[in-house]
Amino acid sequence: MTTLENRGTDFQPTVTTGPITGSRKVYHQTESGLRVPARRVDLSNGEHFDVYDTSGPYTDPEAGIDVHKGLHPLRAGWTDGREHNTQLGWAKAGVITREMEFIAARERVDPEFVRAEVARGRAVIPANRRHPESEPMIIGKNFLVKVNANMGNSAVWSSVEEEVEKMVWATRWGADTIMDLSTGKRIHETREWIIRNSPVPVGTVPIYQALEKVDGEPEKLSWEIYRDTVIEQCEQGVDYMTVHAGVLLRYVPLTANRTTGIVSRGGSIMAAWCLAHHQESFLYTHFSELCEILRSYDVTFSLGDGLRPGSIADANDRAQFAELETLGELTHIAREHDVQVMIEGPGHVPMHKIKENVELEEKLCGEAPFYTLGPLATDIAPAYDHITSAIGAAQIGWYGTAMLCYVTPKEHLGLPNRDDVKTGVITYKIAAHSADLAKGHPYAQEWDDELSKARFEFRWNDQFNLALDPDTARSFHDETLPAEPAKTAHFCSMCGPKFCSMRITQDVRKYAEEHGLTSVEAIEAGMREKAEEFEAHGNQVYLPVVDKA
Ligand code: IRN
Ligand code: FE2
Repeated sequence: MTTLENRGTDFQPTVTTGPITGSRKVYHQTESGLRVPARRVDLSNGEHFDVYDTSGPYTDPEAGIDVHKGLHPLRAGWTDGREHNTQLGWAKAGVITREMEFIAARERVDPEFVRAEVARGRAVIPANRRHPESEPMIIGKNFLVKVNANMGNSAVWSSVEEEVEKMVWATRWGADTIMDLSTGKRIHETREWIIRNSPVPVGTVPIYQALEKVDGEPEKLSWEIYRDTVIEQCEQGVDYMTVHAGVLLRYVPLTANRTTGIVSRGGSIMAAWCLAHHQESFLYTHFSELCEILRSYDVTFSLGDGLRPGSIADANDRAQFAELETLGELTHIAREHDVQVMIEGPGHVPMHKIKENVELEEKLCGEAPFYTLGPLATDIAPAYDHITSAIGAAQIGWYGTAMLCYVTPKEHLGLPNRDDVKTGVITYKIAAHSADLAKGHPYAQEWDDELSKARFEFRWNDQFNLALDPDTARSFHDETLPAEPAKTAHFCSMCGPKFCSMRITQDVRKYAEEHGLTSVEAIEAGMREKAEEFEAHGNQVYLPVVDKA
């Protein structure tokens, strides 16, 4: 299938391996013997807690990672006899695939539920048959909210080695999928290294590579060049592809009076092509042919939002929603071909305009999973756009968006480095998990409860180890109280020993127990004592000012 030559032999990536601090890799065995990974935190009280794990074999010390060989092809053989159908096709036929069984165990739901959600197009399983190294995962509003991390080189910067490590690093911290958005040199080799080593589905935007093939001049693009690029990427194992097929010729003028015009790279390429040829987009006119190509590999469409708003001023405008209508039309065509579809969404949207996006997407696109970039809830904080966008992302996730495309602190400013990737992923895990909680996901709160208990009982190490980012939590604590006894102390340096509210609460409970009272009675009794003291001192709130003159 793939040889090292395909990847280029002169690259020497080194990647981060080993367990996350305070956790270890475990596998849950399904009925038919599939091994589903989890991150297990062993707690100091003898209990343990398992967390959804995206990190793949890299956090398993037994796995024997060799990036030159690529990951073990976990799903090799799973597809035997299934070559000519897709997850959607099987789901419609009533078949529960092994991918669905794996996902059911991972999400702790019934396999039949997974099948039913895929069959009605409300969830997708991006799993190209040619990417057998990936662990099956699902994107849909009735499952855990997922996070995608973008990476990839540009003409200006970044190397293959760095991109491979960013992929491993992003999945270590919780990225459910990654997208290789490379536009610079050696796009094919970069992607090959990433896919062969990626434990999560990999997405791309094929128009970027097609544009490289015509020296960066959009008008020179053609359906044939694009089609060949798509086939090349399908062959390599790309699991889902962004296709900006909703940017129609007649929609381009709708962006003329916008504050920020067209901000989507793919969208602007297609708009330029349409204008140069004064023809309808070849992505739109050849859409059925494209469906047939994607179907034969079971690659999932991510229908691009080429006309998404790039500023608060442009949110929810006619151009954006006109494109969404076309994406709805294309969703139905793809489904007739048994091709899985998700829909990309904005962008920049103020909080009060977010809900409408989800409602309209669900209505127009038959509840196809929504996959949004943030949205940024305000434009005023470059360098903090992971935060401006996580505010929108948490909210849109709550309303039903199935996957959140991360934004890093470098958004609008430059290419993210490894640190930015981690910051982006952790920030988005917070947004996604907050949405899971608000949606009432049956297991989401268990994690919060475990951590809260550890916090309240001053089990500091458990608190760190249960955190999304144990290393940073521990290092912040140790900055002021590095000594080992502080790991069981009933206070931290924020309030000190006297003002710790959690310690005081525990004292109240202890007082209550000793005096045979409920804690409410104990507080009342304590308050009464204090009130009497206060009265005895003449009911004075402020002490008399002492005249120093
Ligand atoms: C996600 C939602 N809306 C856009 N995205 C992501 O933006 C998409 O998945 C891909 O990673 C990137 C495409 O950007 P352009 O080409 O639309 O700018
Ligand atoms: Fe932006």
